[in-house]
Order: sequence, then C-alpha cells, then structure tokens
Amino acid sequence: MDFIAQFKPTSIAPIPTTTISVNPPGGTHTHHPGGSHGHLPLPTQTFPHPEVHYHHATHTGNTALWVIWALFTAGLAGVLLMTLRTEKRNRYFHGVSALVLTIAMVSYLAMAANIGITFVPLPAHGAKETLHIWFRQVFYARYIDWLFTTPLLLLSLASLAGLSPASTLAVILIDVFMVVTGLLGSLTPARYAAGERARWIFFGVSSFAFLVLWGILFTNGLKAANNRPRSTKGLFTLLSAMTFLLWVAYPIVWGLSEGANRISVNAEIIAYGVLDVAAKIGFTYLLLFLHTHEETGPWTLPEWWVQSPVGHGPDGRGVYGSLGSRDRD
Ligand code: RET
Repeated sequence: MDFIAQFKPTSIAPIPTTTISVNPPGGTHTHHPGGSHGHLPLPTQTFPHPEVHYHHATHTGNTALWVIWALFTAGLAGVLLMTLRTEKRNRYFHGVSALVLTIAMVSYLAMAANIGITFVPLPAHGAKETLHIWFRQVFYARYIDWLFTTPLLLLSLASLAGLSPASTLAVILIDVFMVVTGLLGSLTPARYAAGERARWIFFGVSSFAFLVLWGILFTNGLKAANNRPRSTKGLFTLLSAMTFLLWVAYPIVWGLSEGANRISVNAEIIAYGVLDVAAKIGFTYLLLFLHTHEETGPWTLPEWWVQSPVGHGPDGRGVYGSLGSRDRD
C-alpha cells in the first residue's frame, strides 16, 4: 500500500495562513524589511473642523442692563405717585404710561437675568471664514417688550391728537407688523447668502411699515390735532416729532448690531438702552407734565368708568337694574 504511505506526514508542517490586506488611514507600507506587517503608522492628520465663536455681552453689558432696569423702576414709581395725585377722570395717560414702564421694567429685569436671549449664526465672508462659525447674542426679549409698549406709546399719541379709532387701529396694527418682521429679521440665521438676504429683506419690510405708520400719524394725526385746544396741538406736535426722531434711531442701531454686526453686543445694549429710556421715560414725563389737567378732550374718562357703583340705587333696584326685579313682573 505504497500510495497510502505517500500521504503520511513525515514531519510537522507549518499550518497554512491567509493574509487579509486592509487600507488604514495614512496608507500602507507594503515593503517592510523582513516581511513584517506589525507596525503601520498611526494617522497624524485629522479632518479640519470649524471653530465656533460667540459675540456676547460681558460684565459691562450686564451692568448696563441692571442700570436701565433701575431707571425704569424709578420712573415707574414716579408715575405711580403722579397718578395718585391726579383726579381719577384725568388718569388716562397715567394708566397707559404706567403700563409702558411696567412692561419695560420687567423686560430689562428678564434681560439682566439672561432670559429672552438666543444665538444666531452670522454671515461667513471670505475663504478663511469657512473654518470659523460666528454666533451673535440676540436679545429677543426686547421685541416682546416693543410688541406691547410701542402700540401703547402710539395709543397715547393718537389719543392726544384725537385720531379716529380706525386710524388709531391701523397705526397700531402696522406697528405690530413692524416689530414682528424686525424680530424675524434678527432671528434669521445668516451664515449663508440666502439667509443674509432674507434678513435684510425682513429689515426692508419692517422699515416700510415704519414709514407708513408715521405717514398716517403725521397726516391724519396733525389734521385731527387741529381740532384740539392749542396747547394740546402743540404738545402733540412736540411729542410726535421727538418720538419720530428717536424711533428713526432704532433701525440704525439694528443695522449696526443685529443686522451687520458692526458694533459689540455691549454697545448694542447701551444704544438701545439710551433710546428706550428717552422714548419711554422721557416721553412719559413730558406727556404727563405738559398735558394740563384742565383740558378736556376725548381722553377724559367718563364717570361710569372711574367711579364704582355705590349702594343699591334709590329704589333698591341696584344701579344696573336687578334681574327678576319688580319692573320685570
Ligand atoms: C427694527 C428693525 C427693523 C426695521 C425697523 C425697526 C424699528 C424699531 C422701532 C422700535 C421702537 C421701539 C421703541 C421702544 C420703546 O420705547 C425692528 C429695529 C424700522 C421703531 C420706541
């Protein structure tokens, strides 16, 4: 049986092995002296990834927010004192102004407490910028403030002029539209061209609303003010001109800060702060001091509004007439 003998191992043969080849990052070095595959080089270069940076308020900005909050608190306390010293039916402007200052006070408290804040991506211009992503801090809390306070300020102006309810409502709705589109502009992520374009379109739309609302206020408002006493007309002219000039500065600050990122977040806080104090506290005190109590007009509150009903009426039926009373039998 020689053929079986041929298959008998004569010595221990090495076990056959298979080599699987892989391509590790960094490349393979196939020509190893001695045929060893033991030491492939480790990758030394990683893929580049962008660095993230933030423009945000520092201690200075936060201190400014607290200072402005304190100014609004003091301003509000003063208005409340003045309200108490004023006859009830002459408190219309006091009520509206107190509401404005209360909202501003709460809004600055929120911003100082770091509420109502977000970060929005800024445009990347130039090749270097592809490796850097910049965010800017946006205080959207101010737009919530403006959403309520600017209509109230306009309501004061419109009431002073004796503007028709239709025009007053139009001015207020256009103002709300202006604030909302301004907010959308400031929240638009603008890292890429389309976003940046959208942001400035929102700005344009909002500015258009701004012009329309002041157009109505200056034409219809002045016409209506002609029918008021001379001192009221004078006060309306003064306050509306001053307010217009202050309000024009808002889109300028917006353009420099949230729009084109030309000034720091701290500078933005201070700029808007100065404007807010002038447009709210300055406005309120001029209005309340210069508007004399003797004047009567569409803003003089009716007796039924300021006086709570007393007793049950002379015949015991109640001031509103009671349900199920004798005269319904
Ligand atoms: C924005 C940006 C978009 C264009 C325009 C703006 C106008 C804002 C204004 C704000 C007024 C605020 C006041 C606050 C409180 O006192 C939204 C900044 C036109 C006019 C008076």
